[in-house]
Amino acid sequence: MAGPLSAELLDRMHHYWQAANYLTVGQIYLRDNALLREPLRAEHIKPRLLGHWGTSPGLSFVYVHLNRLIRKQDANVIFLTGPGHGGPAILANVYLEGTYSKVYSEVPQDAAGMRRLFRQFSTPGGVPSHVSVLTPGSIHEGGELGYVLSHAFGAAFDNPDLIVAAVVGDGEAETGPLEGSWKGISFLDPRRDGAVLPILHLNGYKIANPTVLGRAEDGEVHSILEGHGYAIHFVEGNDPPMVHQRFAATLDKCYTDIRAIQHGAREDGLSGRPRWPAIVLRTPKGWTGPSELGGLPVEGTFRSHQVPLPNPRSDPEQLAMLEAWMRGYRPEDLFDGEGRLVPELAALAPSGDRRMGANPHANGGTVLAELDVPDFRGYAFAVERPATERAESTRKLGELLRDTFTRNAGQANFRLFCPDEINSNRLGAVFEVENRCFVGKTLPIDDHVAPSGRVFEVLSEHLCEGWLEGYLLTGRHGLFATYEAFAMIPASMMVQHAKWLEEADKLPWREPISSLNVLLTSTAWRNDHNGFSHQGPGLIDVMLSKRGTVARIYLPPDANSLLSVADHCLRSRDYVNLIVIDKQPQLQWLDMEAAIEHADAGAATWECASNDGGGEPDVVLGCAGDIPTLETVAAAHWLRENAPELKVRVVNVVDLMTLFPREFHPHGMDETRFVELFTADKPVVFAFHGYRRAIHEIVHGHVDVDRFHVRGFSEQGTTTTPFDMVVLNGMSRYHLAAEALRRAWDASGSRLRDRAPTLISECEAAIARATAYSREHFEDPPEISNWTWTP
Ligand SMILES: Cc1ncc(C[n+]2csc(CCOP(=O)(O)OP(=O)(O)O)c2C)c(N)n1
Ligand SMILES: [Mg+2]
Repeated sequence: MAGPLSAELLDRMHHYWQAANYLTVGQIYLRDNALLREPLRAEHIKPRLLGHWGTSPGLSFVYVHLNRLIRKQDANVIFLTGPGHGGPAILANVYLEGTYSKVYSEVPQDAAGMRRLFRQFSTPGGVPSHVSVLTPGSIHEGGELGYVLSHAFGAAFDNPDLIVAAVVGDGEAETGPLEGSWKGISFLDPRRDGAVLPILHLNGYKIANPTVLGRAEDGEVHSILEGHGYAIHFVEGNDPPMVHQRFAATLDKCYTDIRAIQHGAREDGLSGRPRWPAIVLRTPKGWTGPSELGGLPVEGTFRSHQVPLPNPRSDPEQLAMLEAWMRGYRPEDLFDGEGRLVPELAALAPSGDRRMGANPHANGGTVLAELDVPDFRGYAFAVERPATERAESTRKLGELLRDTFTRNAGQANFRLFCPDEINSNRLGAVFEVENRCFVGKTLPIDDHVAPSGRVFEVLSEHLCEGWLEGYLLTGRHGLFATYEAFAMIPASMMVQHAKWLEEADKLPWREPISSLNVLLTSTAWRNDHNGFSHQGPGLIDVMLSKRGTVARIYLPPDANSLLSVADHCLRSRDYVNLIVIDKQPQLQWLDMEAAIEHADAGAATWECASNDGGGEPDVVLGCAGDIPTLETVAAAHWLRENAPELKVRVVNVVDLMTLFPREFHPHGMDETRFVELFTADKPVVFAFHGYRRAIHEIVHGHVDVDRFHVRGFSEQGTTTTPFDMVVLNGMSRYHLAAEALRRAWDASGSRLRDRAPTLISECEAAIARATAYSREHFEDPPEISNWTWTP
């Protein structure tokens, strides 16, 4: 069939594809006899067959064709594999192009190397079956399906030259995050961003079922994607020469169209959202594999998803089928006597950094330019005396972010992602210098909306997260600001990203990347007009389970500590940093110098709120989080006035991980420090921003932790006043004071012993009074809402 490929080139490309398929099958099945130099015997087969064949030939097909495009156009392309379970295909291709052996010299491009490539796959001590962090050229593991397009757009942002080819599985296309991510083109500015080329791979099946789009008529698939704004190119068939020609022609056309869109926008300006090309590739699942087994079709069906011949070790017929299948690729024509890809095929791979496995954008740390963060001290909130003035702490952060945008405008490597809550979260200062990105129709009433904006307000936490991850993995910097409760939507994505970082940490060739910074605001404690649905501090618990090499959780209590923490996070590498702070006006505790010292320490005694005179207290009031800090200090104040003989120490925690025993987290504290803060044996009443069990889990292993009595968010909420919220959750200042009295009344001499029951009753009465007041007046009593520290 006619097409852009000469017969000779088509033949070579087909053989290159065969080589990739051969290596894919070899990885899944063989422990020995890699080049089939002898007849295949049962002992050559791995005892446990783990991997996915079905998606692999399609992935390799696309890879081989992208190689041609890259060579022809000197194009700058990275490859993102949505169905990341096709790991053996990508490993095969990066091996064939030479990048694998360059990174892993123990797997050279020869017979011994091929044997090693096969033996390491999905075996103990070897490499995982997915396109994981270990795979050169990968920024997307594709283990948890659904994120390939959001990662692809994140990678393309601010990379004007880059084309991100993203294969989307038709099963993957059924996921919510993937369905939402087609919208990426409404945020992609062709003047400054690169391009994403989605390749929807309709192989018809997922694991055991047909797929929705696989069974849909072309017209319907066309309408869906066209409706999303793409120009659709179908390539379909199962006859390799024909599909080669059509796919090559289609890729050429897509490339030309991409460059025309970019050229037009860059020369003549942008007029509306361009219609970017997308490819729909309909080829059989398990293409070129065994056509049937036991009378049931395999190729082109879900039966090819994983290991199409499950028992070649025990079933001689399957062994013969496997051998025929592998020999069908004609390994003796593909690899020379040394086991090297023959030169005429090797010449089809791009060279140097143009190889998709070697593209520096896929090892983001190598192209990372430092973020120019302004001196955060310049945004300090002046605190003359602690706890006397209120301010919206996140506003200060907004100012820091504003100037971060300005300072990095030249290097275009900073972006802010948020599900349309920038103003709500008091970060609106960024709009003094930046716009919200939107590539589409804008109206005069729109507020700071422009295609060139670097603030992304898309109402999808999945997209915010995925775009930021893609942006970071390709060597840039950013922040995701979100309502705390809805951070649980992409929690699983953050877990996957954390896993990526956990593993990347072990690889010397993966350069460190900027941390994933997540600001959790509009928190559980202050959701005045939203209520229970908007209250959920669960992401803290999620991140606590991640390795200490990666997970960080900060609960700055005020503006200056927030600035100090944010500065640290923006400059850090390879972490997932959660920063938790509310946006509402809140009492300011620390001047800038004190805040820096406090944030650096992670946890410290607040002497001004304590009355133990630096000696041994009767009770420790610990706190982590802004509202818990307020209630704790107010409790200490109440006790000071009403039970002055009780010696109280207030300990505030900014860096939650400092509470861990040192062996569990690098920020953890040793016993000396722990006892310094919390004493060896005195009761600790701890007010925590999140769920109580987290504190118990963290301090476990320290001395005598049964004395920790934790109050926190106990899943009580509604639309009510701020104080009623802490009352509902048993964490009000009066609850804390009463708890302190209950735990320590016998420690401080008989006077308090006699009065404690009365004082506890007073606390209960104060709670009842405040509750009654808010029921009657719909607001908190002034002595609570206007409370400040009075010496
Ligand atoms: C979010 C998520 N849910 C479920 C799975 C389990 N799973 C692995 S592969 C697969 C089928 C994928 O089908 P498709 O995207 O069509 O890929 P392909 O056909 O190319 O193998 C499923 C359900 C997963 N990996 N991720
Ligand atoms: Mg499929």
